Amino acid sequence: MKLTTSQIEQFNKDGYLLFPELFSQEEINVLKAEADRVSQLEDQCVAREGTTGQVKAMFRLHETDGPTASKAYRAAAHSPRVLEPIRQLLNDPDVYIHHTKVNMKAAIEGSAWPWHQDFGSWHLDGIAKPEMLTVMIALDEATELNGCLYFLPGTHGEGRLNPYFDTSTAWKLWAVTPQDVKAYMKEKAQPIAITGKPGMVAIFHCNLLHASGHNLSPDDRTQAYFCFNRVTNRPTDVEKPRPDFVRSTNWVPIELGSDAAILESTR
Ligand SMILES: O=C(O)CCC(=O)C(=O)O
Repeated sequence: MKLTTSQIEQFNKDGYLLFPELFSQEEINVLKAEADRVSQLEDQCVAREGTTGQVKAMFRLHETDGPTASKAYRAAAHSPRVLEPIRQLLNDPDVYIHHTKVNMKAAIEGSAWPWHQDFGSWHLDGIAKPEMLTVMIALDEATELNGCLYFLPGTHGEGRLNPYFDTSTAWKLWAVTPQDVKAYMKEKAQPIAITGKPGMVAIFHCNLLHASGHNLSPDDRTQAYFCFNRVTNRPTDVEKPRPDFVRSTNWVPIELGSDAAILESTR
């Protein structure tokens, strides 16, 4: 799937692009079934929260080895609908995956994600340039009630804002200070709710400010994330690197797969 010049201009302006129902319901059913399978595992790649230990995030689904490996997620990561736009926007045919994850926000109990830039953490992983992108695939309908993502358009152009380490949820991360977020919202732009049907895709820049609230609905909300980097921008050594499932050291360029591969993964 090739992006048009106006889509690329839109991305450069806003820091994200949306594609309603880019994946079919049949493909989403396969990805959801795989997420359900992986969510049963007791493994370091499956992060849980709350008194009932519901899943917050599951990692490393795109590789061929390890307990969370999934042919369907690998197929999605290599799909032309994902990989071609990424190569275009990064202006590089040689890209690899920094990590993949499926975030499950459990009904009522699932926790929020504070405002942050992904590059807040990824720079500390040893990555020099903010030339990284994430592809989000909605596996359930994303609504304001169930804790959809919010983007602050244009914030990718602000550079990396000095982050603080947020420990308010089970998944601790480098977040942007309330002062910076409030200033941006008051002076420049309002948040956009990223709502849509299962199969919707958002591609967003690693410095785009984003967040999501609680899931106040009676149903769980599941979204998959594939985070890409240019091979030449791979991390340099850092003291105490994060584990491979969040900071991949598999820097082999990803090859283009087939659009039929998600459905074929079940056969
Ligand atoms: O899944 C969500 O609601 C937000 C996830 C997020 O912002 C992240 O993983 O960086």
